[in-house]
Amino acid sequence: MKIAKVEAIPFAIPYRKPLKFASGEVHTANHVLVRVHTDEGLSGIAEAPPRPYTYGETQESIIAVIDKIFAPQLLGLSALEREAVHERLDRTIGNPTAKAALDMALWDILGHAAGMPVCGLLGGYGDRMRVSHMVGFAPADLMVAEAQRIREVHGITVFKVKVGRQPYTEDVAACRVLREALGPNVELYIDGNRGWSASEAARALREMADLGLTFAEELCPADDVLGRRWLVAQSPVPFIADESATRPAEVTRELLGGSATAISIKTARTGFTASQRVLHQCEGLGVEVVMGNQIDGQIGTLCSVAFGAAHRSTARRAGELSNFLDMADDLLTEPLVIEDGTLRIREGTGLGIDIDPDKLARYRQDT
Ligand code: MUC
Ligand code: MG
Repeated sequence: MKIAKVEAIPFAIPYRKPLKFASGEVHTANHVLVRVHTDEGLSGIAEAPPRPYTYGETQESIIAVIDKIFAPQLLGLSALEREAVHERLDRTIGNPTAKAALDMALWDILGHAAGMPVCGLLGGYGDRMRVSHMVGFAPADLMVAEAQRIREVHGITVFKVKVGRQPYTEDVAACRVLREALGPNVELYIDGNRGWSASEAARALREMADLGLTFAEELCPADDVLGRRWLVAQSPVPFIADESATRPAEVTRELLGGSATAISIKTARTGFTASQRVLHQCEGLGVEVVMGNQIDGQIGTLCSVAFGAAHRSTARRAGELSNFLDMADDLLTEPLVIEDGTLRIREGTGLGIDIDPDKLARYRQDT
């Protein structure tokens, strides 16, 4: 089952509603479809969503690193030799999203070869996850209207509120209005994408002490080393590291250094292999995890839910699986549906990804 061909296909799908947050905004999903083919006719699929403002990767850089550096090193290896694959990929520092997509496409092949769903191969804990929805920057009344619509249409009752603007007049005020409008039974947590300073974050957390937040994520830069430790030590809720903990070594540093007390796992950047390493690290240390979202399309979301549903500690709480709802279209033959606040994995072998050829033809940018 040798790797015979690797494709990195750029595609672009507009957002109906752009997502805005402290470190950037997304208007079009300029993603890369990654397909790995074996000499026996099996193929695996995944999606790489570049986040230039977070990791420095772009659609062009992902295609270049796959075509010029990664694919030539993987051709001829067996799709089963995942340790050897990672040994080769890890010679190159960085490029997490390109590596993750290759890893997940190989797991997809593994699932097809074994006649098993990837979720079953990973751990098989369940077949679904509760969904958490991200509410991006907007005037407070529009943030409320969005959360109410999402709750009404999709049954979602867990919301991650983007903060990182003016802390007290905009962010704290928006969180307060959301809590008042949505009531006590909705779960709220916040993500600052590094937008506040440690002292602003400490004051904002104090001002929101009565709002019953469950988590705070990446409120200030992790490079503000002592300031962040000072903040995390006084945070009344677990403090999630997201973009500051993008691989196992960074997770170790953030947790042992006291700069984080929970971890966001994003399959878009750690695939399945390194996500399992991060997960097991967190389980060993007794640290909570959240399945995060790198603003994935439906293919990436299927990857996240396969991983999240597969393990007890990721399935325990709602995963961030709804960003695709803001996209105008996608590539799957059967679109994903979130019902009663829940998303299920796809039946069938591998990841159950079935690409609509007409949609791919319409949105791909290399033809
Ligand atoms: C998040 O959790 O921060 C925004 C940037 C990114 O890389 O992911 C999103 C969501
Ligand atoms: Mg985040």
